Amino acid sequence: MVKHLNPPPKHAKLVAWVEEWAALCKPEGIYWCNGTQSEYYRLAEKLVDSGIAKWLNPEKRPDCLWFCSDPSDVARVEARTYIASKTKEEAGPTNNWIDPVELKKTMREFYSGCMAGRILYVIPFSMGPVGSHIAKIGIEITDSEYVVINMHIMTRVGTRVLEILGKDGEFVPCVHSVGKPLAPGEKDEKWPCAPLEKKYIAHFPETREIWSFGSGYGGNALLGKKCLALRIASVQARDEGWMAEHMLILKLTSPEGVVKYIAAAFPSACGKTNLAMLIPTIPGWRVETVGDDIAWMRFGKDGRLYAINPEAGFFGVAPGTSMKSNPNAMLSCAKETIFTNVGFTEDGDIWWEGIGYDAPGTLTDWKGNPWNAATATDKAAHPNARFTARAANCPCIAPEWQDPAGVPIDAFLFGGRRPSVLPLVYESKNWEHGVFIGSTVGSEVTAAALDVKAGVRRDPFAMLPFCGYNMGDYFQHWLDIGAHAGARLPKIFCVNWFRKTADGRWLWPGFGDNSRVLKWICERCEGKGKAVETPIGFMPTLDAIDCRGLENEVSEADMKELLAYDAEGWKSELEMIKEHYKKFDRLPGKLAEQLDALEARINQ
Ligand code: SAT
Ligand code: MN
Repeated sequence: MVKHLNPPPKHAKLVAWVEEWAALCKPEGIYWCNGTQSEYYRLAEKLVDSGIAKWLNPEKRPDCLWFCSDPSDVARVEARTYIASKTKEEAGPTNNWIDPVELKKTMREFYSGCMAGRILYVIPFSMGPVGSHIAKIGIEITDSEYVVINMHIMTRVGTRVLEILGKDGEFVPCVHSVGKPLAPGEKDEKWPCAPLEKKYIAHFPETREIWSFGSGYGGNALLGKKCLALRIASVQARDEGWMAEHMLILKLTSPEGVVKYIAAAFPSACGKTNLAMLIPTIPGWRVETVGDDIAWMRFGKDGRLYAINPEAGFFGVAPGTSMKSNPNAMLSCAKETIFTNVGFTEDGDIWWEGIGYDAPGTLTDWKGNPWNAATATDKAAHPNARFTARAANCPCIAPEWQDPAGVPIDAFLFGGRRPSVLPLVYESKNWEHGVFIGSTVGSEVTAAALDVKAGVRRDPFAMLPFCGYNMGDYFQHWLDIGAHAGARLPKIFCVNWFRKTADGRWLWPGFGDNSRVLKWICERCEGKGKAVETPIGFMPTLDAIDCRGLENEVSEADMKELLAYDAEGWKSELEMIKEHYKKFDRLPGKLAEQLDALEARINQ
C-alpha cells in the first residue's frame, strides 16, 4: 500500500478513492494539500531547486515564478478532449466521443505506474466561495507540483474544503497525471508530459468524473477550470436548472451610482480579461471585476439570475497585456504570480510581445534560448503564454466578488472577433432571439487551442470546446431558462469591438472606449437609451453612443459604418448561419423558427 505522508481526512469514500488511484499509479507517497502559504512556498522551492522554475527578481516582482513548458504542451488540446457519455448522441456533434468503458480501459493502462518516482498530491478545492450554495467541491489528484501551486491561486484549496465535505460530502473526482513516470535515479525533465497520442482529457458526464493524462498545461491540467467548472458543471446545471457559462462578470457603476452587473461570453483569448478589468474613458463611470472567465448562475427568490465566479484567480493571456491595454491585469501580476512561457530578462523580470516597452537587451525566450530583439526571428513569449494571478491582487476587484449569494445579472453580452458585417452593438428583440444570437457566435480563431484551423469559427455561446453534452440540448436549456416561472431575465446584447475597414484599419479603438457601449447597454437596461428596430434587433441611433472626447479617433463616417445595418452582409451571414445550424442533430424548433424569422425580416 502507498503510504500517506500526512494524515488523511475522515471521509471514508474519499480516502478509499485516493488509495485506489494510488494503488494504480504507484506514486512514492500520498500528500494531502492544506492550501497554506507554507505549502505553496515549500512546493515552489522544490520546483526551483530541481531547476524546473525560477524565482523572478524579488525587487521587481516579489514571490513570482517563471516556468517554461515543453514546446509540445502549450495549450489545450481539443482533438484529445473527450466527452465520454454513455452514448455518442449524448455528447453530440460538437464533442469528441469514445465509449466510456473502452476509454477507461485505455486510460487505466496509461495510469498504471504513471506516478513512479513522484508524489501523489490530493487537492481539495472549492469552485466558488467556500460554503456558497452555488459552489461545488472537487478533489484533484495530481503528480505535478506546478498544478498544485496553480490550483492554490485559481481555486480555494485546503482544509476548510475538507471540513465542508465532512465524512460523506459530495465531490467531483478529478484525476491528473503528467504521464511521465521516473525510473529510480532518473532526473526529471523541465516540463514532464506525454506525447500527443497519449494525451487524454476525458470527461464522464453521467458519473461526473474527470480523467486527464499526459499534459501539464492550463485547462488540460488545472481541472477545476474548463473541465469541472464548464464541462461537468454544464451537465449538472442542465440537470439542476442552473447555468454554467464561459462568461466574465463585471460590475458597472454610473456617475449617479446606478449599478449593473454584466456577464459576457467571448471565445478564448478574445479580450474577456480586458473587458472584465476595463478602465472607462467616459468620466464618472466605473468597472469592477467579479470574474474574467466563468460564471455560475442560479435563480434567486426574486426571479433574477445570481452569478458567482467559481474561480479565485486569473489564468490570463500574457502577450498583448500592457499598462496601456490592461493596467489592472498588469498590476494583478505585480506579485505572487506564476508566469508560464514568457521571456525572462537578464535582471530577472518577465517580458512578452506587446508588454508596452522594448525588450531590455538579451533575454531567455520561452524555449530557454538566448533571444535578442534585433536578431530574433521567433517570439520571446509563446502567443498563448499565461500569467496565473490572484483575483485578490486585482486593483479593480469588486468588493462583492466573493459574496456567496452572487450578484444579480442585468445583461448578457455575446461577441467575437468579426472584422465585418456585425455592428458594434445590437440588442436582441427578446430572450429567444437572444438565445439565437448566442447560438450563432463566431470569431476568428485564437492561439488558445493547439489544433483548430485558422479563419472564422462558429463558437455558440463561446462554449464549443466546453459544453459537456449535446449542444442542441444546451440551446434548449437556454430556452428553458427563459421559460422559468417568475424569471426576471437579463437583456441580451451582441457586441463586436473588432470591426475593420475594407483596407484593414480598426474602426473602433476598443479597450477603455468599450465603456461607451456599456453605457448604452446600461441605459437600455434602465428602459432608456435610444434605439431603432432593424431586421437584426435594436440598434443604437447614431447619437446614442456617448462619443464625447473620441472625435479625433472615430470619425462620423466610421461611426456610421460601425452602427450600420449591412443588408447585403447579413444575407451572406444568414447563409453561413444556415450551414452552421445543419451541424446540430437536436436543434430546438424554436431556434429554427428564429432563423426563419430573421430570414423573413432580412428579405422584407
Ligand atoms: O488553458 S485554459 O483552458 O485554461 C485557457 C483557455 O483556453 O481559455
Ligand atoms: Mn476561457
